[in-house]
Amino acid sequence: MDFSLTEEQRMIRDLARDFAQNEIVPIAAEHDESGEFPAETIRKMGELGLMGIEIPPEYGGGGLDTLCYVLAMEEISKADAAHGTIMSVNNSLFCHALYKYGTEKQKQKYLIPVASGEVVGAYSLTEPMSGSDAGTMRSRAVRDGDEYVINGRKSWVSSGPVAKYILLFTMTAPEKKHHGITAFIVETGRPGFAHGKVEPKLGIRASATCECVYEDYRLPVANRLGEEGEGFKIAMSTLDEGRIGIASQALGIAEAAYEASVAYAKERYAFGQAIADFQAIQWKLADMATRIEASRLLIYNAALTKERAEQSGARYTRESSMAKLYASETAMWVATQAVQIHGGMGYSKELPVERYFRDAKITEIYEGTSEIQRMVIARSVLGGK
Ligand code: COS
Repeated sequence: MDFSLTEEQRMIRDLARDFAQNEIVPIAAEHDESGEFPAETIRKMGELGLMGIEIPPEYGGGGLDTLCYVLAMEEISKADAAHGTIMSVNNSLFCHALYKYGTEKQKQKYLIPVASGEVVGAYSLTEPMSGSDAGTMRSRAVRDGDEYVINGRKSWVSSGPVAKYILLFTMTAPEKKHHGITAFIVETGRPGFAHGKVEPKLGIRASATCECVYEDYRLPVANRLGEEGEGFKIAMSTLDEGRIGIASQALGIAEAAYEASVAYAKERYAFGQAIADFQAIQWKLADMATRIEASRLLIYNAALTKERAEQSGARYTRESSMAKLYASETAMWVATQAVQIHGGMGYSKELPVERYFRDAKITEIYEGTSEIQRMVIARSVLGGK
């Protein structure tokens, strides 16, 4: 498989890298500490075309390929994983779904402002009692003439506190289970919509996450995405794309932790020599580098498989899950080694290594836990569903 980068791919990687190193790195620790949403840098990322990378220009996006998206996600997340989360949700979970399943009118009204970065988009599947088992949601939408009336509570909505539009999944026919779920484009800030508690998080603290509460929230039928009952498939196929984004975020975190470790190992002396001269440290660095490279290859493979699959209408669920599983576990493992190599300084807030460690953990949990990815891969291996 040929992974040599095109001129366009190198350009977007370099643009994202320059922006991330010059504008995000200097503010990352402060936003992690305060938990404040980085509105200014996200606005600039919109101007640079990083909030709708794969969406065609006529719908406000950059019109670039999936590898461009992966490369940019990696660079942004290497500087700060919280920015990576906001970028990934906007690109993969909102824009991708709207582009794939939206009507022309929906694209004009909702995709253009989100893909161009003018406003932020979110995705809302999870509920307090429905996480991995996504088909068991309790929220409801009931048809009433030309409208639906929505009631229920959604949790862990990434970018929920700031999103203007949310892609919401809710039950229209509970007796049909998966086949009773329907997708809607919600306009926040209208009667019946309220933000619930802000989730107090271990990592990616600058990416705002909250509950969203619907009480007799009325939505026109025109805001339904796809047909009634198609919601679960829309949600799952959108996560196939999303998981490539999260894998790229994990890769960025792992690289940041690894590079910090190489530099520290060369400058830190113990027992009369740089700690990089000890085999114990060398083996850690060798394993870190190898796992990072393996993650990159799985992610690039998933990106290229997705490009081909989307042309033929095939699925790329297995490749996407493999990339997400391996890259997220690599990020957690590499960040753990990085803390160990840094010793006390790895545990200190004076260096970003402890932040990489905290940020890495979420990549093993959201958009499908490692256990869910293994379940998806095993089903594919065994030739089941
Ligand atoms: N693309 C398209 N369709 C898909 C799909 C995908 N990636 N995955 C499943 N489907 C379809 C199936 O083909 C099946 O369709 P039919 O009923 O018409 O045959 C239907 O959806 C139900 O699928 P399945 O039987 O596999 O559902 P399960 O409940 O057994 O399991 C898992 C689905 C566990 C894989 C799914 O619920 C999941 O990914 N959970 C994690 C959710 C998640 O990531 N949450 C985080 C949200 S973002 S923070």
